[in-house]
Amino acid sequence: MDRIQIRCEGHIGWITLNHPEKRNALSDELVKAVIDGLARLAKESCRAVVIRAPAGAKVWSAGHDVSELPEGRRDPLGWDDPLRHLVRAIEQHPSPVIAMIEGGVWGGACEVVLACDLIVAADTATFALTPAKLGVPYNVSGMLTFLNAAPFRIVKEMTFTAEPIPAARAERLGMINRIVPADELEAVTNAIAHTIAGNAPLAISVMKEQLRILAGAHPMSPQGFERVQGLRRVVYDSADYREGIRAFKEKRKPVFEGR
Ligand code: YXS
Repeated sequence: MDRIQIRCEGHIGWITLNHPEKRNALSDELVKAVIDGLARLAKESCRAVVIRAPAGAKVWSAGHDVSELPEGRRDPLGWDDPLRHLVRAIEQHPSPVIAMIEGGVWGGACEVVLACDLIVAADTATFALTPAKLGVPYNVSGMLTFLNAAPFRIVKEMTFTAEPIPAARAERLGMINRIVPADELEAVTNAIAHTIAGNAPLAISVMKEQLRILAGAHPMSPQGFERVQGLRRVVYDSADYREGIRAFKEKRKPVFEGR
């Protein structure tokens, strides 16, 4: 069963996440399909790529596949985690990647969406950062994705509460580019993609890469990085982390004890 649908029409590539049984959870299998799809669309000289869920989706993506997270003693979001590969593939894709959002975007999927170049959302869409709900120590580059997408205090609110925010608020905050009625979402996204595709692809590609490099240009001392990694290890080695993952699998609310 293909975990994505993919097509290229008039220099525009379309990738549709297609694993509704698991609410498009970002499993290794689905992530690999999206990354391969991006590479194929680059070869077909697509000048813009839209990543979407099927029309009418209540969940765009439920985030990292929790069943594939380690149950402790290993960094759950290390360099080689599928989610990290997907975020980098989007950021390094040679043409703009547009997230077309309908439904809820959860956890690591929120980072994937925020790593896209533009975000067009239906007015019913919601966005939730969920590490605190599971007890996951999010990784440094992921936190930078959030900080590049939303005001500092909003990142704190979203990460500390793990509560979804509605598209209207996300747009007011500048986190997303456009909010439209669900029945206009595809047409508006398509029009934006065609406008981009009608401009100079080389210039756009270079400006995208310049912005990626500049957005990532945040000095962090080796000691600072090592301190963060040490603190993250305490979290992913904690009983709370194990409890968060176990509670999800047992479909119950976790009981965190701060140890
Ligand atoms: O019980 P079955 O086998 O039918 O499977 C259920 C769910 O277990 C499964 N599923 C997932 N499987 C793995 N990873 C997931 N993230 C995930 N989410 C869902 O899909 C089947 C249908 O789920 P169900 O019955 O809950 O669907 P629903 O329509 O009632 O509710 C949809 C959601 C999205 C509201 C609900 O599934 C949900 O709250 N999912 C978890 C959202 C979340 O907390 N995601 C964060 C994942 S961890 C992550 O992204 C990062 C590590 S972090 O947390 O650090 O950001």
